[in-house]
Formats: sequence, structure tokens, C-alpha cells
Amino acid sequence: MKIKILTLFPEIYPALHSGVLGKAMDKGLLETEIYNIRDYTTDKHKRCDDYPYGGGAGMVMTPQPLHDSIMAADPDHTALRIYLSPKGETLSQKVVEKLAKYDSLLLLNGSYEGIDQRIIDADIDYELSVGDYVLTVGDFASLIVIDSVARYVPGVLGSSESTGEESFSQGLLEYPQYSRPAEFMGMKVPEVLLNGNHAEIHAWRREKSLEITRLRRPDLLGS
Ligand code: 4G0
Repeated sequence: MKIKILTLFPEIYPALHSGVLGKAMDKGLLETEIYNIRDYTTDKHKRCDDYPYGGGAGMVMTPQPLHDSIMAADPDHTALRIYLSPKGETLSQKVVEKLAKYDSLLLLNGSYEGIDQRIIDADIDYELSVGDYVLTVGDFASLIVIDSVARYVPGVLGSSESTGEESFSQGLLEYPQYSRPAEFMGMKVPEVLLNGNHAEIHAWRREKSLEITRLRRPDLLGS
């Protein structure tokens, strides 16, 4: 999968070269291209923002550098063009799985009070939010989208870390996990996990999943 990132803050993205995503990029499974929106402004002071028509607080990103950087990144409109904003559809595991099917994504990151509406109307396919809160820049939302989607790109996760059994993919929260030692600070690992009876372990985990989901996220059970 190729991900084209349009941003005023390109220095944020080297973090993606760590860990599982870094390995996926080394293997060529995931490719990122960073476009600095400021490189595309024709303004003599390199400005990419201006006051909002009609007044009000804050600044708005102006259309010219946004349009020109989108055209440079995706001239034939082969990517799904996404704008990160608090007004977008809320990201969920379902949305993640849908996005993972695309060969190419473009992520447009706004700052300030957002971008000129005409760019959304003319150039953007899909407005996406990572949750009901406001960030200083869309880039931190983009990092969440990239990480969550990359996990669904075939080959990115090893078989031991696959997406099939985890929270949300089964519609339940996860059961508690334990590792060695069998006793830590006086707290013992539940006996059932030590006995090697896999049917019993499976049943125990399912019960724990249902219990924690009932307690914290009854909405996931439809109640
Ligand atoms: C557009 C996304 C973009 C409008 C971006 C801010 C949160 C999210 C931005 C604004 C973002 C999210 C109106 C402040 C940039 N914050 N929830 N910040 N306004 O996905």
C-alpha cells in the first residue's frame, strides 16, 4: 500500500519507521510519500493560511497550496483522498478494514481552524475523524489512521500477531493476558491458564471477554 501524506509538519513522520511499520516499509509492503504543503504555495512569504471570510477566531488554510499539492501527489486521482477532521466519519475497526483494501491513500492534514471548504468539495473523497476531540494538527490523526490500516495490509503482521482474534474484530473486548512469572507481587496467574486444557482455556477467555465487555462497553453487545 502507498500512503501519500500532505502536511505542514513533515518532521512528524519519521516516527513511522519504527517497529512493525518500519519493517513493513523495509519489505516494501508499505510506502509513504511526504508532501510539504508549504513547498507548493505561490505566496511570496510562503503563507498557507489566511483570515476566515466572515470573521471569527483563528486562521484557515488557503486553497491554492492545498490544491496544487494534491495535484502533485495524485495527478490521476488514483488514491482515495482523505481529509482528517473532527467533522468526519468516526474511525472504527470496520472503517480500518475498508481503507486497507485500497492500493493508495492520500491523507490531507489540516491545521488551525481547518481548510477552505472548496478543497473538500472539489478534491476530497472522504472526511474522516479519529474520535470526538480536537487536535492542534491533523497529522496526529493521520498517524493513527496509518498505523491502524497498515496492520491490515497482508504481510505486515507476523502470524503470531494477526488481526483475527483481537478486540473489535470479534466484537468483544479482550480477555486478560499473563506471562511469566506464575506469581508476581503475591498475585497468581489464574490456575486455568497453567493446566494446558485448551478447551477450558478457550471457555475461560470467552467468559472473561464477555464479562469485561458487559462492564465497560455494553453497547458492543447491543444492550
Ligand atoms: C479541521 C482531526 C482540522 C478542523 C484533525 C482542526 C482532530 C481530528 C483540524 C479543525 C484535527 C480528529 C475545526 C479545530 C486539525 N483534530 N478528531 N485538527 N478545527 O480526527
